[in-house]
Amino acid sequence: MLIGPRGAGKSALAELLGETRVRTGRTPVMVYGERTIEAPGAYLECPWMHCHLIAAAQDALCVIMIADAVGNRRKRTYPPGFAGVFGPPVIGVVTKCDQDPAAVSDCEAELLQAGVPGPFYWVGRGETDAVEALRRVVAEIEVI
Ligand SMILES: Nc1nc2c(ncn2[C@@H]2O[C@H](COP(=O)(O)OP(=O)(O)OP(=O)(O)O)[C@@H](O)[C@H]2O)c(=O)[nH]1
Ligand SMILES: [Mg+2]
Repeated sequence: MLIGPRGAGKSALAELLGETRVRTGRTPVMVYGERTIEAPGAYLECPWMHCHLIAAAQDALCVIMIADAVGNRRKRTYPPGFAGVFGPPVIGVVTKCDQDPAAVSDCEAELLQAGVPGPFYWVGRGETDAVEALRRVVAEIEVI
């Protein structure tokens, strides 16, 4: 399951992780694909919607919490300790590292504060090694 603020790159990352049924454009509802579940950013922004994220995560093998290097300068997304609400293992990803590399450390700080264990995966156009490493980690969880 992929969660993150609006426009953070959830659908783009789902595609990189092998999702075949990617919806382009804004995703206003929970999207159950073949390999991924994409949660709308609005569910994160409204505390009273968090219960839906927690429930949907029960169908997932892992939860990928995305911090957006570009959006992070405007607004933080995750309440402190938020990763602790999920049953499945949580993986931290920073997207759009290509666009604002200087913001990556702030994103990592946010993920750490949210209780996401490292290492974090930096993705962005051209960051193929990180995507490959992330694919491997997800595949390892799948076989457990
Ligand atoms: N440069 C760059 N652009 C990215 C990256 N990830 C996503 N984008 C772009 O950011 C925009 C939003 O990406 P989406 O994957 O649709 O984001 P989303 O989180 O699914 O958006 P919503 O479903 O609307 O919340 C698109 O134009 C993507 O091409 C990235 O790592 N680097
Ligand atoms: Mg989307």
